[in-house]
Amino acid sequence: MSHKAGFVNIIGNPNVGKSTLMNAFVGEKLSIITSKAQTTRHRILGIVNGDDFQVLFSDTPGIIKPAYELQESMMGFVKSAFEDADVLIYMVEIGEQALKDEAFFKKITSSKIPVLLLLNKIDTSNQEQLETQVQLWAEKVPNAEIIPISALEGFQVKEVFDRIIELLPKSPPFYPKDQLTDKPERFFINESIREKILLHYKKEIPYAVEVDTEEFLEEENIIRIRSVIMVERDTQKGIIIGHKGSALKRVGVEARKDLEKFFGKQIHLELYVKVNKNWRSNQNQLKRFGYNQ
Ligand SMILES: Nc1nc2c(ncn2[C@@H]2O[C@H](COP(=O)(O)OP(=O)(O)OP(=O)(O)O)[C@@H](O)[C@H]2O)c(=O)[nH]1
Ligand SMILES: [Mg+2]
Repeated sequence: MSHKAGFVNIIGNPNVGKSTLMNAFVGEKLSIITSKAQTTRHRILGIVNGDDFQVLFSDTPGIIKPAYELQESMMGFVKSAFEDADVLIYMVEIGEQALKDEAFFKKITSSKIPVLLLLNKIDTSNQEQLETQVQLWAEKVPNAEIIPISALEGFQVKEVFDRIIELLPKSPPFYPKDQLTDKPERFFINESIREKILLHYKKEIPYAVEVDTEEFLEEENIIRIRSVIMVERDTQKGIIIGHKGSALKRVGVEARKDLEKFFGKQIHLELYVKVNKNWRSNQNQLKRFGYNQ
């Protein structure tokens, strides 16, 4: 048997480019990307298939000190990514000094499995800075192989992929060879809408939002979707809707365009806003939105 397969889990601080890298590997926009920290809230599987390999990438939330239940659950996803990895990708960005969490950092430096430390965003640095950073990380994480990359520009992404294939164990595939992810269609709808909210609203608003797709009806030429945007307070509801509904409309138009690309079909998207008091701290609500594990 010469087939290789395994889990390659991407972890690191918020906003370093983990989702950008996974999307680059998979060639699809599975994970939403924004310039705000805590864009990713789930562990998202991205599968890359070849004749004799199957790489199961996991994108994970950026590591933070949890302040409420939702964030606890997000860090639970990160923990799980340490447990089943065959190869660990620890992503840092140029200029970064250390992982914010000591315990996670120890797990990386004492890891028994191969660690690829990807120094990302090198398109924003010069040679001197790059060399200093490589040296710094070589001292901090001596068990890692350090590879400078630019996930955004695709620089060295293929080299990293080839190295991953070398490191993967011999194994039959875990999923059917035509499968791209473990998440259902509704998940990607929710995420597209949440991405627009991260892009267009300020401060606390995006962090108080959860999206739930209540209806997904696929007809021959069109997909009809109805999703609810949940916020924690009445004031937030007003802000999401905006003057005469203009802000909500913009979210709908932009998310619909992305979804039409994603599904390759015409989309009818209906959005409404609902207050769900303190859902971020409510175990039952979190379970309902897929944050339990
Ligand atoms: N210049 C530059 N920017 C990048 C690169 N990779 C990612 N970015 C940008 O960095 C920001 C964060 O990217 P994400 O992929 O969302 O980062 P993340 O680590 O998944 O963030 P969280 O999910 O919040 O933890 C976005 O604005 C990206 O466009 C890179 O190689 N170079
Ligand atoms: Mg992300």
